[in-house]
Amino acid sequence: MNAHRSSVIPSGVPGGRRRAGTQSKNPGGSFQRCTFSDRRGPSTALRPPFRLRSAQDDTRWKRFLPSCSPRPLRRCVSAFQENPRANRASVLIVVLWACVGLVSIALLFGHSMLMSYRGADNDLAGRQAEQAIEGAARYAEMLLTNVTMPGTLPEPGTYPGEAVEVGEATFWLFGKPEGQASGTAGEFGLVDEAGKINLNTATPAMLRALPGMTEEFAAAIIDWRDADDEVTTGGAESQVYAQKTPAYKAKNGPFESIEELALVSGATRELLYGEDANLNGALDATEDDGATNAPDDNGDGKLDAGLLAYVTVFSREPNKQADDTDRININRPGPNEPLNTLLTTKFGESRAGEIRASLGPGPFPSTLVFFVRSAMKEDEFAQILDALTTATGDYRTGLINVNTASAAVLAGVPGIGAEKAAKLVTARLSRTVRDTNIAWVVAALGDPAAVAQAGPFLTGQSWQVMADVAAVGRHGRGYRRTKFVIDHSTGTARIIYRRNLAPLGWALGSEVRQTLAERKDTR
Ligand SMILES: [Ca+2]
Ligand SMILES: [Ca+2]
Ligand SMILES: [Ca+2]
Ligand SMILES: [Ca+2]
Repeated sequence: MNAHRSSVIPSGVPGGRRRAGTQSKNPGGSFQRCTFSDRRGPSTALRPPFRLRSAQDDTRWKRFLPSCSPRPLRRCVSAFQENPRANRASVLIVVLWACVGLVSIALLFGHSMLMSYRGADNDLAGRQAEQAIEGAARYAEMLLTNVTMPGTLPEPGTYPGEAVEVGEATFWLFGKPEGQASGTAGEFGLVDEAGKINLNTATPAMLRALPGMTEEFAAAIIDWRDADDEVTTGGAESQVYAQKTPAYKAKNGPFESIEELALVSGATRELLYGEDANLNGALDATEDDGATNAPDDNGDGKLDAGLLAYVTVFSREPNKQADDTDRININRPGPNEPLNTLLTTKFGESRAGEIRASLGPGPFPSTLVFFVRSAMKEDEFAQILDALTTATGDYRTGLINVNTASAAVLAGVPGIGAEKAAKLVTARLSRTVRDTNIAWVVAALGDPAAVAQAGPFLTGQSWQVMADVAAVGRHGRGYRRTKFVIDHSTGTARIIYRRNLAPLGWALGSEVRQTLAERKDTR
């Protein structure tokens, strides 16, 4: 025991037994003097039975190594003395805890990596969806550029618009091509802007006839776009907007987008969106459950769309013929030599003379009235319609394409109304050709007075389409949606308006969501 005891006492500690030749002449000096007699190493020096001999030794320790406390050392030594196996168990526990710590760090790191991977994957999917949307817009431009007859739209069904796969992405074109703004099922395709009411040219009566419209809001729309500050009955000019927070003024200028309607006094979400909260033209579950979930709806199993589905600011057609030559103004004062030449060229001298005799003197409020008075056959009129106009200027703004407009839009056209609008849609569906001819309207209306009233507002041409594109990337992730308006009235199809509609939320319906989820599960 004494041998052990003396072996662990530092040779430089006063009072300790020193090995011969190692006695310090400088007790309390440097650590270099603190050597143990057992030279197998510091750990072996701590083997039991190691014991500090007395409190006096503690004091000496402190003098010798002032930064060291002998108490932990004393406890450690006691543990060694009492149960040497406990030491090995403690080491095992420490090792186990270290392992647990390392595993935890590994798991944390792995989770962090997984989250990063998913984030990157979602980002990639979103970028794929964005590129698919850009591709869809170019695709729509190409479709417009390649129509067989200028002024017509690509025929629905001749191009894909639903779940079109582009690489790992998929896109959809929301919209009812024939302008039917209400219904239940979603339809897919390009939407004709000429099938809608133009906010900048519509008469007050046309605005009032729109589904869901109120007298006050129609009046406020008129006040918003007219240049003066005189309040229309029920309307609103700058003094009304001055009381809003923040205050602003009536625009007193033309609308630049349909979303601008939200600024007009009296605008409400119900008025603008109706039941179609996500503007996808389809009746989603929450849009047919009454007040259970937003939006509030009447639960009648039918989509009652808001004003945004029926209006546009983009419709205009070039006041030129398809070959870019000037049209002939049928109200040209004096002898209309260009018209006479056209009739003779198309139908011969004899038939041209008959037509001129039937026409009688002008003016003609519209080409439809010209057609009625000329007593031409429909196919004859179709040959010269594109060459005729009643207007000056390069473009005619806001005409409604009777070949594509919905019954709700046509009902608002002067002289038509709901009943005749239904007749027009029925007659249109029975036509087998898609062209720009509108001569069939005369027979469908069956009323010369109605033709005279409606004629100035109607056309058979369309030059702008809306492409409302939604897309997802790989694994059905990264949902994006952008609305484009593409115009080719200048001869080149180009995007003139775009708006991010992703904030309206998921608009592809529960079935598509389910399909995408299943595809993801089986990947
Ligand atoms: Ca005004
Ligand atoms: Ca909807
Ligand atoms: Ca609802
Ligand atoms: Ca409804």
